[in-house]
Order: sequence, then structure tokens, then C-alpha cells
Amino acid sequence: MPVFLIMGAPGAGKGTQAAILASDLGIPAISTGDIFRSHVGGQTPIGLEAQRFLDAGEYVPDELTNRMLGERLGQRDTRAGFLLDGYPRTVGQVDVLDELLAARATSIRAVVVLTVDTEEVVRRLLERGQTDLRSDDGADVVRRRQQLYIEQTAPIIETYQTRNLTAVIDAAGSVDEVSQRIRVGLERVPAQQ
Ligand code: B4P
Repeated sequence: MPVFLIMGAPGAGKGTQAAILASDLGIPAISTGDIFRSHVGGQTPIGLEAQRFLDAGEYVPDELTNRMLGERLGQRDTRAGFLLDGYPRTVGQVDVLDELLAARATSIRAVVVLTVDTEEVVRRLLERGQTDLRSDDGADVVRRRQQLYIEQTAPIIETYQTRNLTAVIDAAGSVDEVSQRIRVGLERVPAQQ
């Protein structure tokens, strides 16, 4: 059961590339951000709890995020593998994911890490804020999301680097150029024992 992760700063193109890669691989792309937004839209108990964190650009507490992910991974469409977009984002989530995968007798096949400079990602998000009206794409919140990524999420990339799982991809350029780099990069990630 292939399990892939895609990581990168907000605005690096995770959502865009996750959809393309998952379709190539024939597995579902699971975005924790999208699941939270759909709970918020449906005013579910999870949505009511998560909304203030999303609006402020803060990470939703691990307990709630892990519970929600566990429920999603319990659905049938994940049995043949899946691609996680936006999870894990904290050290605690790395551990929980390891446990969830061990319980399914599987492990991570590869981690795509998208890199792009901060000015470009802020420009992308502010542009999207004008069309998609996402509650977290205003200038101050975009900066807060970048700061959290640097403080809490960038360090966990090292964990995956020491496990020899990462394909680090330059995410500047067109969507097609980046997708092509990801395909080539993934071929270079060594098969795990
Ligand atoms: P997400 O939905 O994951 O939001 P994000 O990190 O900001 O990524 P996003 O999808 O916006 O950016 P992308 O790079 O795809 O999370 C939202 C919130 O949910 C978080 O802030 C947090 O509150 C909460 N959350 C989610 N997961 C959590 C977790 N595990 N723990 C705790 N809290 C969690 O794309 C950005 C834009 O760039 C797009 O508009 C796209 O069209 C454009 N783009 C893409 N590729 C491009 C290219 N090559 N050139 C130009 N533009 C491009």
C-alpha cells in the first residue's frame, strides 16, 4: 500500500501538485486543510472547534487534527494507498502517523518537499485571496502561516531526510514543470527495506 507525503510552505503548491500526483498514482489525495474547511462549511462540531485556528492561520491542536485524520484513514478508499497533503505538520503528528501506519503494517514510501522562496509564496497566496476568498489568505495571516511553517514544520523535514525518504523539489516555475520534476525526483528515492 503506497503512502506518500507532500510538504512545503503555504503557497508552495502542495494542493495543486497533490491532486496531479495522486491522479498519476491512482490513490486519493487527502488534504487536512480541505477536510477542516469542509467541516467549517458544514458547521460540524470539528468545524466549530477548528474555525478560529484556521481564520488566525494557527495550527489546529494535534488532538483534534489527529482524531480527524484517523477517521479519514478509516475510509475504504485509502486501502490501496494515499497521499497526505498538509499532514504531518508537527513533531507530535509525525509520531502519530508512524503509529497509524504501523497499525496498518505499512510505512511511508516517499516525501515530496516543495521549496520556493517566501516572496513568491506570499505573492501566490495574496493573489488567491482575491479570487477564492479563503479566510486565511489576508496579508497578516499569510505571514503568520509562513512563520509557523518555519518554526514547527520545516524541522520535521530533517526527520524524513535521515530516513532517506525525501525528494526535494524546486517549486518555482509552471505547474507542469514542477509536476515533471516531482516525477523524476520520486524515481530517485531509494526503495525502503
Ligand atoms: P492548507 O489547506 O494545507 O493550506 P496551506 O499550507 O496554506 O497550503 P495551500 O493549499 O494553501 O497552498 P498550496 O501550496 O497548495 O491548510 C490550511 C490550514 O488548515 C492551516 O493553516 C491550519 O490552520 C490547518 N491545518 C491543516 N493541516 C493541519 C495540520 N496537519 N495540523 C494543524 N493544522 C492544520 O497552493 C497555494 C496557491 O499557489 C494556489 O492558489 C495555487 O493555485 C498556486 N500555485 C500552485 N502552484 C503554482 C505554480 N507553479 N505557479 C504559480 N502558482 C501556483
